[in-house]
Amino acid sequence: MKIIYSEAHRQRASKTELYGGELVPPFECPERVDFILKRLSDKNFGTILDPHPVVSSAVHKIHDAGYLAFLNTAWDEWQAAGFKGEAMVTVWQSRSMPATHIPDFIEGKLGYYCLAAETSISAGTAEAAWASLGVALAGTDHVLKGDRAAFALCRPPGHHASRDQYGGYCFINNAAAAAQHMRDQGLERVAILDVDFHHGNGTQAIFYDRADVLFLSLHGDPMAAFPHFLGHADETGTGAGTNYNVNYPMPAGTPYSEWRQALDNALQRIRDFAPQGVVVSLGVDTFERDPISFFKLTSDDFTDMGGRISGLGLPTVFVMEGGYAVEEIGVNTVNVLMGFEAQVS
Ligand code: SS9
Ligand code: ZN
Repeated sequence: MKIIYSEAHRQRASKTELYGGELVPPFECPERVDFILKRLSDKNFGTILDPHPVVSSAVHKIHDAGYLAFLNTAWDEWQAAGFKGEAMVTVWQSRSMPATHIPDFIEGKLGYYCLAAETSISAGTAEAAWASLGVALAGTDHVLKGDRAAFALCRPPGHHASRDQYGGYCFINNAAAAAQHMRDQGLERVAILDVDFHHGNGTQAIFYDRADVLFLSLHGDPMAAFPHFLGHADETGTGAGTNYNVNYPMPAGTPYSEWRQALDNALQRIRDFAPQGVVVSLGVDTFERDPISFFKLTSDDFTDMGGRISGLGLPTVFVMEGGYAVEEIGVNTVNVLMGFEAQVS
């Protein structure tokens, strides 16, 4: 399968993540991609291609114009304000202080457009996020042109980014843009299967009232895991989108034997929906040794996962999301892709 990759991800090289009350080197680091590239090369898997430019208005349909403008200028505005460190949120609109205006000053803007404080904005962040979107759209384009599958090696990830908020290491929702692009190019129904350890809150929120994009997410129970406020089983969609959102929250320690049952259920829901295309938000932070997650999948389990997804027999774009056991991220990610290809009939 084709692997779409851009060196531009390296511009996302933030130095600080707020974690446990300390500023630590971010878990979401450029080296993640190096280990995936290394494994692809070791296994001689796929053909690595630069993203070709894709004409698409998808990102403007799934994100707010003011939000995208904010992303583009946030770092400059932060620096212009004289702040010395990376741009970090310190205050939010909230239940007791809902926003009635979008502030002019960058500190307030961050509070308006951010949903989680671990993620700093640094020089090059917006550029890398736009390039990551380009990778997702190019991968999608290959599938629209007839490839059975493609792997969009996106970085930074996207599934936590909502219509107008960044956080959880995500800025532009690559998977949501891929799905919207499929819709715009004539696919009537698209399913997004999010297998990242974390709930895909951004993707869910973007499509929550729509029946043309089925969103399914398998993840750590938000009662215990990030993003903490979305991803419960009773979130099933609203309005026209009622019954087109499916969440599978699971407890700490969940092994593949349990996780797989949720996957099989999700795959059946996808079959019943009969989409013309599938977007997989591919995070491998379900791995047993992931430093910030609590499921127990082994490297071999990822191969089986890929095979099951392939069993749908549908055009599929894999969009890279999380995975923070950096040394093993290559093996785990490529195992999904190899498992998928081994099953293709
Ligand atoms: C863990 C905090 C995790 C953000 C995680 C974002 C994952 C993106 N205690 N915070 S896939
Ligand atoms: Zn994740």
